[in-house]
Amino acid sequence: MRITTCRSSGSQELIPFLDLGVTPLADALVRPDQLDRPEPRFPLELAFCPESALVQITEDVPPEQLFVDNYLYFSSFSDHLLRHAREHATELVRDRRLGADSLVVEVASNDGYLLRNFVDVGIPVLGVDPAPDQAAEAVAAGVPTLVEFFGDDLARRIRDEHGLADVIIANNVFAHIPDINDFTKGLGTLLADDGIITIENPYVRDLIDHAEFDTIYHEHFYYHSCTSIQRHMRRHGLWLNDVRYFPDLHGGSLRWTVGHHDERSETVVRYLAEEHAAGLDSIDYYTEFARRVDAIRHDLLALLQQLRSDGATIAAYGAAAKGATLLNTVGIDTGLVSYVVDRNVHKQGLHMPGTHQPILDPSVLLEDRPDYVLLLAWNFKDEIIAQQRDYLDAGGRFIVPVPTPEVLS
Ligand code: DWN
Repeated sequence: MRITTCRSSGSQELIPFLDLGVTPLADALVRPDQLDRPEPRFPLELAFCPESALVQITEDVPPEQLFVDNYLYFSSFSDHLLRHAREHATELVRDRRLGADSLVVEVASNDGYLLRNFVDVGIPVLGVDPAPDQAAEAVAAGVPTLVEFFGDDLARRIRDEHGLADVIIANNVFAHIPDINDFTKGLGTLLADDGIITIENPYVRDLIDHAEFDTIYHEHFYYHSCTSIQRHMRRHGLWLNDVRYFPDLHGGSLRWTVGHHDERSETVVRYLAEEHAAGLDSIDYYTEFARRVDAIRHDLLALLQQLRSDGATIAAYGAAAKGATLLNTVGIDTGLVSYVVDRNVHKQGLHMPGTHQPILDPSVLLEDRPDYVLLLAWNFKDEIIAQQRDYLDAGGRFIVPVPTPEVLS
């Protein structure tokens, strides 16, 4: 169903600025026995709302289809992400003086990758995640988890049963919720008066400035800035009080800290002023981006076609959601990239959505020795290059697709 009003402000003025065509769901990996069946495809288009300053997709895909039926994203397959989560938990325990009478709630807690750090030091936690397989792994790791979508109704039930939360963590979920107003209302319902909400998501400014168009997919309904977060929170009587930047997380992420009272830091004031000066609150900043995306799609396809016509063999690394967007919007079929490798054992043996490359274990790179490997999970470039030292020492080379397609020397 096509969305014509802003999901945050309700404004009718929603201005489309980037059309990536009709694509399959980026995390809907295909089983071998389904390869000949048609896959659900939806328009993938970005629009901007001047009132909320929120960038959002214009297609409404049922969240059950995105996050429940066979959702394969497990947070624990990245050492970098696990380290980042551990550092965050340690800081929160220290700064918020958490203890045995505290409550930490994480929405989209996945396989317990973050909450387990609080469990280890005896701090009561509660995870919320609708994906049954990830929730089961969390429970097995000692993280109590509700297998549900979060919203105001669930927030009231949690408050009545467990009490108010001193900390609510929402990492990589604030982009993923069709009804962002009900979700935020629930955050306010559940948060203790002196509590904090920490929200982490890729930063729309990095997406635009570094042309990270492959991070656009249907499970990412929104692409946030400090301006859009602040306007959204004020509409719910909450305050954006702090922001912290992580350049090496998912291509550039922000962690926003929100509370019931106005305790804005100088950093928030600076970010809001810089975003206004750069134009993140006006449509012109976004329309120029579309032209750069077209150039990258053309240049990457030409590079791969040239390498193949020169007789080179090409594989890819990372059966990531962003990888599905890249392969499908550039037109990279198995004639160009023959297979994808990925450490996530739940993805091995399946095929990429739309283009159908088989997903294999990374050890294949040393056995098969493709001349090039297209780095679909470029956000983990350093970790993956360090891990694939033997492949590189044997003469293999990585291709990074964004912000400009290049062969790493
Ligand atoms: O919001 C989301 C972002 C944060 O993560 C989720 N909705 C979906 C997911 O997007 P993604 O699939 O693009 O995420 P990743 O974590 O960038 O995907 C990386 C892929 O690479 C995973 O399938 C794991 C794999 N991997 C690997 O095979 N070897 C990752 C590392 C670090 C490795 O060493």
